[in-house]
Amino acid sequence: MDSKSSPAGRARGELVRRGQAGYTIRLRLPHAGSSVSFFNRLMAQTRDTLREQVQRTLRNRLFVVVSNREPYIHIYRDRKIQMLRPASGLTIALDPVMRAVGGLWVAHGAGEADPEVTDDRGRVQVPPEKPAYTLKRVWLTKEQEEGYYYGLANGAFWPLCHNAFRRPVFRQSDWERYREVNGLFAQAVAEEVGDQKAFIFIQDYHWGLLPRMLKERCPRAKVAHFWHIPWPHPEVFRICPWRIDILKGMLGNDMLCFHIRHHGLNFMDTVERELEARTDRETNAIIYRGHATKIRNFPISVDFEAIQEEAASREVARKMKEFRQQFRLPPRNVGVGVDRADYTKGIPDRLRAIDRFLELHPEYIGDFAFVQVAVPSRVRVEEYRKLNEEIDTLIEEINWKYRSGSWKPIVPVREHLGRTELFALYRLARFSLVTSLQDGMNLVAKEFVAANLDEKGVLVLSEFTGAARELTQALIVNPYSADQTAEAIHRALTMDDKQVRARMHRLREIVRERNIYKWASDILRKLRRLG
Ligand code: ADQ
Repeated sequence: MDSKSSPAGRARGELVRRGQAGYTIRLRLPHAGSSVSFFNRLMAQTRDTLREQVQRTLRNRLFVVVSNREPYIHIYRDRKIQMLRPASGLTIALDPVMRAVGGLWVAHGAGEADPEVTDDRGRVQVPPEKPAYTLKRVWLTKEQEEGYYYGLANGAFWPLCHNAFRRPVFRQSDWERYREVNGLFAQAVAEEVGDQKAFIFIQDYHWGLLPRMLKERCPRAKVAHFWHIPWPHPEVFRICPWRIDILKGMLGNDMLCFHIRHHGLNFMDTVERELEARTDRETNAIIYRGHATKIRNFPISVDFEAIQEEAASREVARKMKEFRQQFRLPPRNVGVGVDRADYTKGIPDRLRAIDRFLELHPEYIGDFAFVQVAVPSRVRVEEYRKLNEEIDTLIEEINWKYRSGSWKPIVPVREHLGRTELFALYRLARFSLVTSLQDGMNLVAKEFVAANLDEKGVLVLSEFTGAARELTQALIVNPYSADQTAEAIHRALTMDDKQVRARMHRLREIVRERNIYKWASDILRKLRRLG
């Protein structure tokens, strides 16, 4: 393997004397700074090291994950049962961890064929091709789903925590459904855990009341909760009519986790303002009625090695060729955006930035394409329906403004894509635009980096994503400014290849090292310390 075919290049070992400690090996690699990065690679967490660690950490404890969304969903297609994997950052990130860990995942059974494949307690072994853990489905009525999920979680908490200038809707009936569903899940988990020793790992903002309920029902369980979205400033959170109940519920946790420190600090400030609790800034803990909740940050990530491997496959190469023809892509100036169609992702802002870029740089007209993949989500919420209309209208307007012959600048893809398609697009693109107005982390940014084997891509990244704290070699922009993003697009297209490669190389080292297994392993290590 030469330095071109191997991302690391060829390594040369060198013995270095280290005082009393004896000798250590320092590896010298062709790329600047890569002796450190090669070491990082050797030390990187993998599924196997995580599995070993899990066995040590969990010993005879049951590991339980709770989330709204299930990692596998069964539906009917052509009268046959088919299994799908939903497009959700959270389930995509946690599934490889659960495959390594085993245990139990409790989630809402949302697929019409879900009941067909489960036992009488709602359980099924997954993934079907190689069962590794148990998925327990909880059944909800339409009213419960409407109130708890669409109403309170996505109509109230999502806009409240993202602070993206959408007014949260607080309906009493939604709150009642939320309480009811949190209770149902507490019961479902308790049914399996009882008074066994267990680690229960709750996911997200659908479960503000669940931690306390679980602590009461499962006395020997340690409870941790990952809040995957931002936590806002206390002044913002203050408008929530049920803020006290939510905070008390969340302080049932032994550990409460965010992606970045800033969100944890906001949470501590909120508790200080709203409750008579003691916050300890030294140890980052909150003591409420004698119980301590540790506040920690763990930036979530992706399965770097798996993405890299799949992105290098023949199927992906074939798909790249196919897309080039199908979308009539130019040889070089191709951009990509991949999102759930959500107003926090800044899709209209991004489209306006492309408009501005073409206004400022008309020389690219006819020799540029931006593929925007925006899969509709939460369409039962009014705001999301409006957003889909806005996206379609903007694309139509911009394409109309610049079209010449059969050429148009924006290629819309409004459907869920498989991994082969996604990775083909990531690899085709000279640049990727991640322009969230606010985002807990944003996994698309990290996927783009992991799939970028050739190190020929530039990541343009919003400063309001959690990812921007780690991926500092991206071109960081304020997505509210169309001019700033337009300028970054221009820079991405004109940057010399050496610099593109150096930046992407560094980004790849970061995501490789801070991968999803490291995320899980760091959390497990902290859980273990809870006793
Ligand atoms: P999301 O906002 O859902 O989750 P995000 O981090 O943006 O998550 O990831 C979205 C995932 O869905 C990515 O894996 C992406 O590849 C996939 N996806 C998007 N569109 C797709 C399409 N059209 N077809 C196929 N797959 C698609 C929340 C928070 C984030 C946080 C995650 C994880 O809002 O800030 O990063 O949880 O904690």
